[in-house]
Amino acid sequence: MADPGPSPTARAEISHGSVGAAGADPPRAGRPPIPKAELHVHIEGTLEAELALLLAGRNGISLPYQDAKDLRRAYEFSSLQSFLDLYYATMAVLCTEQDFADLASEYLERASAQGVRHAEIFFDPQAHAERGIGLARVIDGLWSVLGSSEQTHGISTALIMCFLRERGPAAAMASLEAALPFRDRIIAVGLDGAEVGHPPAAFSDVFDRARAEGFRCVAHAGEEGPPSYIWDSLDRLRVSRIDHGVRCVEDAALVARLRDEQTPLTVCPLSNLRLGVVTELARHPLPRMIEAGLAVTVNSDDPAYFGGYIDDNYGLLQAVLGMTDPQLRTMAEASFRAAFLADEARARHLDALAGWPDG
Ligand code: ES4
Ligand code: ZN
Repeated sequence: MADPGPSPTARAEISHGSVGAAGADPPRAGRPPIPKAELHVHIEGTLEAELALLLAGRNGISLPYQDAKDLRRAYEFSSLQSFLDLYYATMAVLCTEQDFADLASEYLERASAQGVRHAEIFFDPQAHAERGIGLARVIDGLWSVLGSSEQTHGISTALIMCFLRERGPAAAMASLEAALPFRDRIIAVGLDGAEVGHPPAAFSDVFDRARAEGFRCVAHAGEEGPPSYIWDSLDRLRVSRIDHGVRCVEDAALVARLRDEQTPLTVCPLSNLRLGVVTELARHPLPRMIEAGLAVTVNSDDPAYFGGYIDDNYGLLQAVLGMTDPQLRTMAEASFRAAFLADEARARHLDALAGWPDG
């Protein structure tokens, strides 16, 4: 890689004012980051501004920004859609296998510095296919790095292909069929993109087919969308995890169901803050979700755009919401329990977590 971008620890410069000093000041200095699994990260959302500009130059693509600082100034979002517009536009710099390999390498470097031991990584094949970038290029590029992540970074990895809900179920089915030759490198299917107005039930045939083909199933639901989207993701898509799910707190019967079934929720606090799902972190529903006995995990979503990686999210929960070490341990434990891991690997990760020193 010609340019590794900002160092994984130089996070202050990618923090915006609203995160405050907590993003720049490690609350647990002197201790290694808590061992954890990352279950909700979009690889295209790890594209840092420096790498985006480097790839734009390498591929002869013009981005309407002078430099990285200028690009980061555009990271002021008012909603999920306002973010998705920039996210899709910027990922247009990802063209070659090498680009996807570089993207994955930078993610692994940062994930390793943040205590990630296992990562299940989303990618958006439809957003690349529409630009003429086929699945082979995307997966071969990502896998050239992720296929050896355990040896190079001590992080096991798996890929989750997402369907863009705004493109509808027919396009999703076509994307699923195009992915069948690559099934050995894809563990699950997911559903992402613009949520409101695109309810999950329309995708039930796609998810039935994916399940029949041996894929696990997850879906973004209850980020901006109503609790009914979470119910339908459970009942119609039969997902084994809900991505985000924070709006479940508006529906007591749903909370009871999620608690009784211990359905994992992949919550992304900084994402919720930056996209206006919550007005401030201090009002985030996560403490209520934990109090209700839900299987909550903490994740980074699109960390290059939201001002922090996964351990920054953990750190903010401690700094802003006053979460305790035992609570962080419980969430890290939930991440390994919710991961699509073999029992032996899960047990090994839980042992490593048990050995994490008290602060
Ligand atoms: C996403 Cl935060 C979020 N929500 C839905 N879809 C997405 N794709 C990338 N980030
Ligand atoms: Zn997401």
